[in-house]
Amino acid sequence: MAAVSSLQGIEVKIISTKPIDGQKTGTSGLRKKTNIFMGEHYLANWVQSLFDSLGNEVKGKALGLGGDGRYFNKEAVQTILKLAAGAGVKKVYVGMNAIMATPAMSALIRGRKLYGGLIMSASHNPGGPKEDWGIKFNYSSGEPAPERITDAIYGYTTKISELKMADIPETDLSKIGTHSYGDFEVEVIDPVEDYLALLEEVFDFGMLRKFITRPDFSLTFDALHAVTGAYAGPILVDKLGASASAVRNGVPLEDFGGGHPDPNLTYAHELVELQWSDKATDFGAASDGDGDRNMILGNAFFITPSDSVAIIAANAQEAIPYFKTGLKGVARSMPTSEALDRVAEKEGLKCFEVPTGWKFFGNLMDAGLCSVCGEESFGTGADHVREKDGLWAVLAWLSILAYRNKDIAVGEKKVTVEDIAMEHWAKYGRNFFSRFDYEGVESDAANSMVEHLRAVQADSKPGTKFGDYELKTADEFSYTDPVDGSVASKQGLRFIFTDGSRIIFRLSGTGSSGATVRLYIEQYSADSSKHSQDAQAALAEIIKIALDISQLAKFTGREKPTVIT
Ligand code: VG1
Ligand code: CO
Repeated sequence: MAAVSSLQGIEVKIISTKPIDGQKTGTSGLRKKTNIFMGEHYLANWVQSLFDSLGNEVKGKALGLGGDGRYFNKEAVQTILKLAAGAGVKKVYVGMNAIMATPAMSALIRGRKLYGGLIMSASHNPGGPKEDWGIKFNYSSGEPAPERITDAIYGYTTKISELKMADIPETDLSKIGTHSYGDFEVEVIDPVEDYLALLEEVFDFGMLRKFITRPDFSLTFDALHAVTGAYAGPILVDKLGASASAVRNGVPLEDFGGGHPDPNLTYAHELVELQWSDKATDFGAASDGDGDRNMILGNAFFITPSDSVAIIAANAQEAIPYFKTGLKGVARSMPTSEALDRVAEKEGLKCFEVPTGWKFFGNLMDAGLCSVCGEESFGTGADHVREKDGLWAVLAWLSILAYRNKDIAVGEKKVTVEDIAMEHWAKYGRNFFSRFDYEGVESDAANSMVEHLRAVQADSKPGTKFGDYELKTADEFSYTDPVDGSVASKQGLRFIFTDGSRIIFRLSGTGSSGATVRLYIEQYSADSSKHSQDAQAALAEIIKIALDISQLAKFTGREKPTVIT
């Protein structure tokens, strides 16, 4: 029988448990197969460890809770609420039907000055009983928990012995309203309201609406049956006047309709096929499971995320009211192309290079050093929140288009997504970029390849020739946070050449089993006669060199990547 204590006027059951191996968070929270999370105490152990690591600090405070709508979220909410009450949390704001996009959670925490928030999502990983589940914790300024917190949580998971579960009934999440259990409160809220209010402060909704409702402009937004389905209707259709048919796959489903909710050229193929067909719209966009990623397309034209952040940074001051006094600085993750650096250099902005994962941007933003940032992995965002923000990126692009077309009469030739990219490259040069993902590689094989690369890197002196490319430097990326001095090491192996080309290797930290090898390739060209070239063609030679240096095929047995971006 469980022992019972009392807190906030409710009974708390003390249930004994034992540590479970492998509850260490990766690039963004803890992700595992759903059936593992559904195993006895698996979720509860991690959540209890979170509360144990926060200790007295979280007592009497308020938290946010929601997720991307995937299978098991509704059950998980009830467990988390019981543990929150048992930890002495005073109040939890839960998104209706357990829905809350990641950037919306960040906005909620910041706007309502919450202590933090829990997001139930494995992001772009597929969902369902046989697929993935995940959970992440965001801290007081809305940022993903820094490593000092995730390390502390992990420490507690290795020694946990009891769960403190408040004896409260299941909360009805299908209706907005407040429920009190003793002094503990659960408020079910509209997951869109706070976020929409913030976006209305950031963007000129009047200008956007005028542009979106032009008879000679069309757009498609593909929510991939993931969380932005709950946001696209109220924001794009109701507020901004897009037609209802502009939103595709707009109903969030527990298994994302069987798809892979990852907005890239491979997994968002329905949208890609549309945009390369004779029914293409002027603008196409998609978002991922939890709404923090985005893909931007024109009519038969793809904007790489690395270019997207650079183009947004270059146009932000003119097109987006939030940035009217200019940018404080910009930042990108290490593997992201240096297109953003070119903008920063020309515009006199500071540009920071951080490890992969959004948690590294937060400190820069809190210190007022960075306004706009991005990752090559379809993540773009700004300091209005502390997460990457899919719909923000979509509205940023629509704002640029609206601004550039504001004096062009209906029926005349408009400035297109492609025009904006071509002009950008003519001004700043083009950083050709591609990422190869090798998913589901055996972990040992991937680790052996990394060991091999470390040896090659240590042996490669500046001046070494790889084909026509001359090595400038080879290293393993390590980052010292300029704000708090914390160090993140082993963040990817880099081979940087004298012409600015780069080859980067790293292993994914978001998979739920096996390993994913990521290879990032980049090459700069200032010559505008080459800018319309296909990226794969432009990069063919350096890709060969990368595969040769790493002996990837030999180690992994893979001749071809699973996904090419
Ligand atoms: C990937 C991306 C990284 C991103 C992370 C979380 O990590 O490469 O840029 O921040 O996913 O995004 P990794 O370790 O697998 O390369 V999300 O939308 O899954 O929260
Ligand atoms: Co995501």
